[in-house]
Amino acid sequence: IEFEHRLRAALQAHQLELHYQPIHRLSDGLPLLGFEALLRWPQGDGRYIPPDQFIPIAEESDLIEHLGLWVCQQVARQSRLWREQGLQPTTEAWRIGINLSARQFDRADLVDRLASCFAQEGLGLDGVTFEITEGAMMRDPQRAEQQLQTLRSHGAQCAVDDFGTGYSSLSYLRHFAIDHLKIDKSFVHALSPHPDDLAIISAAIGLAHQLGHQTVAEGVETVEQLACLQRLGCDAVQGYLLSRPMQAAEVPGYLERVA
Ligand code: G
Ligand code: G
Ligand code: MN
Ligand code: NA
Repeated sequence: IEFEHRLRAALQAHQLELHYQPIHRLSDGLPLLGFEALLRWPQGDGRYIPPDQFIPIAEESDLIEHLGLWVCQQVARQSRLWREQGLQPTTEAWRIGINLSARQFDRADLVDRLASCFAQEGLGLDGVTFEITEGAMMRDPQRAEQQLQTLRSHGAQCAVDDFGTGYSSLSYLRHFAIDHLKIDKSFVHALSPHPDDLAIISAAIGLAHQLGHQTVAEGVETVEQLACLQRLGCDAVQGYLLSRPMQAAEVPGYLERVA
């Protein structure tokens, strides 16, 4: 409760930050596909409380909805600024990924809220990729199917986040209108020494492709992992090897370097 109170106060005092981590296509020249927006709670001493320590707390109350709305407003505003500065010339140039929590995803008015958030900045949802964990989708698969379809009808893309860590029921993937499968970093980290893990990733990539989805590997830290993912036909990568999550102010310089 104490912690939740502090988090609520931090949100109201505009002390939370969004950092942006690049995602690159795994082909020649590693072209930029976009950035994932990641919440950070700075502590004043230069350190951050990581989101996996405070998102679950926020999820226990309506705080997560305020937090989610703030993230959405922040991304919409930032997106408008980058467009005005000519840094994101078209929606096709690159997209921004927003994580949706299970509780946000469950709400019937989710898409209206997201859309009106972006509409306030004169934007649609067409430059956004929403990331939803397997677990959040499986809470109510029928509702999920509908939410995903509505999001996509607004031009948004959708990704299954942390793929492989949750419900391993694969049959639902067939029914869901998703664009990307994000392979959890635990599989990527286990890649090098263990041939078994290679089999798991390889199967995940094959399955995703057969169902018409793109694959994004998270947590890529070494050139060996990158090479291995490339051999396995993975479509895109994200991780410290390419770049750590950065502050919004660092994004223009990054775009210049990778252009
Ligand atoms: O950035 P980091 O790897 O520490 O993030 C840890 C977890 O927190 C990730 O699973 C990520 O999806 C989640 N997370 C980060 N930012 C957000 C956010 O804005 N909303 C939600 N719901 N989850 C987030
Ligand atoms: O949405 P998700 O929970 O998957 O968020 C990805 C998390 O992984 C973020 O918290 C991000 O900071 C973290 N991350 C990104 N790249 C790397 C990496 O190369 N290694 C590790 N260990 N974590 C990473
Ligand atoms: Mn994510
Ligand atoms: Na993930």
